[in-house]
Amino acid sequence: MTDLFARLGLTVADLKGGTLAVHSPIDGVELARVRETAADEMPTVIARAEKAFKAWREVPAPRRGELVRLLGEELRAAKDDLGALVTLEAGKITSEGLGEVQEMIDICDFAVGLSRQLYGLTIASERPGHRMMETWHPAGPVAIISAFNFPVAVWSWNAALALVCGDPVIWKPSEKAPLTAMASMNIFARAIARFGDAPEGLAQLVIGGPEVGDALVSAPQVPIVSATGSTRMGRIVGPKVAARFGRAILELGGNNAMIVAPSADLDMAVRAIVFSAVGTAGQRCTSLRRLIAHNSIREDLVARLTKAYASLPIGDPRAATTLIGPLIDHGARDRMLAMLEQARGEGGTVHGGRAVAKGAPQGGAYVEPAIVEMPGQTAAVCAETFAPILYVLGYDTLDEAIALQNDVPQGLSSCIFTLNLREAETFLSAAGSDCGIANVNIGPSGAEIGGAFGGEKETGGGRESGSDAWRGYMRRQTNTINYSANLPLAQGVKFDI
Ligand code: UN1
Repeated sequence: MTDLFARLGLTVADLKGGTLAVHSPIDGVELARVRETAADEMPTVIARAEKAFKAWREVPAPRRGELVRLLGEELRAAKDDLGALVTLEAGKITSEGLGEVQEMIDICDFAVGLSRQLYGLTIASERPGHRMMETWHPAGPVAIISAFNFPVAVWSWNAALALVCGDPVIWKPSEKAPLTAMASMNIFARAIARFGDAPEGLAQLVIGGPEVGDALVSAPQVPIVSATGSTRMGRIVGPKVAARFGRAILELGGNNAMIVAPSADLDMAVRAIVFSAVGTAGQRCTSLRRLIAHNSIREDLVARLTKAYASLPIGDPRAATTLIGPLIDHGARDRMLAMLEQARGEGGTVHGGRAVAKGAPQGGAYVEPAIVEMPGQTAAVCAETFAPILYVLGYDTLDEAIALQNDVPQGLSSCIFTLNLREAETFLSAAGSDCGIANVNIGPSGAEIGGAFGGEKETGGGRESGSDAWRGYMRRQTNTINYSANLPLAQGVKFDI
């Protein structure tokens, strides 16, 4: 462990110098006590970002891309170590820890290409001898507030885009995962050293609780706040950013469903369900939480799932065979068990869902994933519980299934398993899924970085990562250029003096 920390540039002073205790979810052991940023340091941090912005916005975008290319190279070199630290600090199984770092590498590659694009439109002008166009300019410092469950990838989605767009970043990671953030900053520092002339303060890290977050959320000098976490957090952040006319990119709760139609390839569906419901121990924003199965296949599907669930290896996420690691902490386990009680009270039949006492490391919060057959979409089903609980509902008509899928407050990810083209296209149509992500014959989780990521309703409406999400990190300027010798006014207005 000490070697791992050292390879990631974490010094004894980093690990022992502070007040914030960091525990591994694997066994509850204290990994470090890290220094927290004091609220009164925040003005200096923000001023540094403003100064960095003034320099960075004038660096040509392809040159900014070069820094992100180097970051991608450094991440490739550090992939195994950073992945292992994700496992240690967030409890993800090894393959998912590595996958998270791969997601960082992928977004760097994407952003490098983007750095030679960032293009606007030219628009036909109604006036002779005039040209209209739009230019995308850097917007200013971007605050990134991230959650424990993707402790490094979400930073990179935002940072890689922001940096090529000309914006410095200030990152407040989850208090449960500061070490992976510190290690990522060390990896970034290696890229900066190779790059040569980046302004100081281009990427900063602040560690702490709501006070530190609030300083970023309330600062008019930080025009963009990208926040990932609970809907409860978003309800605080969104209005505060709006009150100062800043731009919030919110990625909040999900309550993702899969509709399984009678024609579905059930073998494929079962694999997709198990990965998306129990992967990351049900702690992805995109985790599958609701299974809406056609009544003609529902019993068969539940039988297959309970059988598959019975043999899932739960335990130390570092072991090669483990598929389900720990929940982030004991509080998460308590919330899961309480929600299962509530679901029972609402008429649910629970399979699994017990705390794991034997075979897993002591001190961690290990649980059996649960399948809960529900009589309807009750309060428990409508809530996002960050744990491996899969509610099963039945349906008879596709309209009914789509109505159930949409009838929750959240709108992140969704999918249908069907071999019927009409059903698939109806699900993707304007009258189909109301989510930001809608898939066919793929589970709701594990999205690639190339698409825009985010969702509607209580998920917050933000879009990050691929497609044209970069526009969220820039300001659009409309330019009209008159190359004629006259001054005609738009709309034919006459104003002769
Ligand atoms: C999250 O859970 O916050 O689609 C992000 C996925 C990942 C990202 C999840 N690419 O599951």
